[in-house]
Amino acid sequence: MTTLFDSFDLSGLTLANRIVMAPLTRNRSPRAVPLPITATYYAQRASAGLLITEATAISHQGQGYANVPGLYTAEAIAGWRAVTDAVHAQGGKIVVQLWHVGRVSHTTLQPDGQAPVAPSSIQAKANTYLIDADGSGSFAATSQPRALNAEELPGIVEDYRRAARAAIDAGFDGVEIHAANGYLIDQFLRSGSNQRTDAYGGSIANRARFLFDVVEAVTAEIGSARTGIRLSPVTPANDSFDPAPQPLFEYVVHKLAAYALSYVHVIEGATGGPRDHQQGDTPFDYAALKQAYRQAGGQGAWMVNNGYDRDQAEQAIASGAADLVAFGKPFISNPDLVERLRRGDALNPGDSSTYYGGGERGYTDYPVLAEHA
Ligand code: 8OZ
Repeated sequence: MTTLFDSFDLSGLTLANRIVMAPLTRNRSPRAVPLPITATYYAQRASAGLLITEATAISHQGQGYANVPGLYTAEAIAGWRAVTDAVHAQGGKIVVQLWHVGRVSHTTLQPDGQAPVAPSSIQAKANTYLIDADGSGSFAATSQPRALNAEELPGIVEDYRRAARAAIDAGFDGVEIHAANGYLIDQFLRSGSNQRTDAYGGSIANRARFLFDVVEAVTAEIGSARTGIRLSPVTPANDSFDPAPQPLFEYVVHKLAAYALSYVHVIEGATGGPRDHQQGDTPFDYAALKQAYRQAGGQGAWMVNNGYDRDQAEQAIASGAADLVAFGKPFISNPDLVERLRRGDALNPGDSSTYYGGGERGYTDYPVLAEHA
């Protein structure tokens, strides 16, 4: 029987186990540059089969929160190089999550204080996170966005392509395209945030067009074996809404099957919240989503996420429902989560007051089990 602790061949990359560290925003990269403590943080967690970095902006315009990292300056690439070197020195594997927030931003975070960009000029009922001049963090409503002209879209796709190249230059084992949680790609997908009347709005195929422009550019640049994608079919995060997610996301995975991606990463339910959250009239059928991908010939790993405990994760792997299971918050407070799960040991509780922003406290100072400290 296959277990969480068996190795996995991820399109030629050998993962030591099937436990993945999910992307976790930590807001500790001033000027979008990862610091040396970030290398320590990820290296401490390198026993995960795969680390997915926190969401990382592909451009200044793609940034929506204070002190999140980017991948669009030489300093940021150098900062990430120290991270990938530290992880590889521990025998770990790491991919970077490529992010454009779209409307989930604030004018103070945008180039020249401009409005954030979006498929349509519909403000998200959502908060972003700012850091004030005195260093204290605060939440603020996202700004009114402006709708992108179709002529601007190739430039954003080019930013994704450039960031994918930068990821390889920084030593990453691949990238994850962030198409989840109500950010730019997801804003195009869902009718609640996309009311365009051009080729990028209206039908499912039109709303998915931007996602496939990005997938096409990234896979052409670095290869599909180094490219994964994250989806969140029903999450309400960042005011995302679509009344009919099942046909929308089945269309997406059906078409993704042709790209031979390394993995498809699916957040089940509300991100960081109830797994049974639904949008529209019927519960989302995740097994049908996976089946749609496989029936279309999709061979990428199927990665699941959201509130899995050890038993649920073991069950998902043993039954074949998933190839990989991503854990989020438990990895913040348990650098040795893999070993703790293996032993069935208790987990350290996390301190949510240090999740976003700050320094080493609540970041690199969580204890590991004594026997392998
Ligand atoms: C929490 C806080 C800020 C950003 C996501 C990138 O939900 C995020 C995020 C999460 O995907």
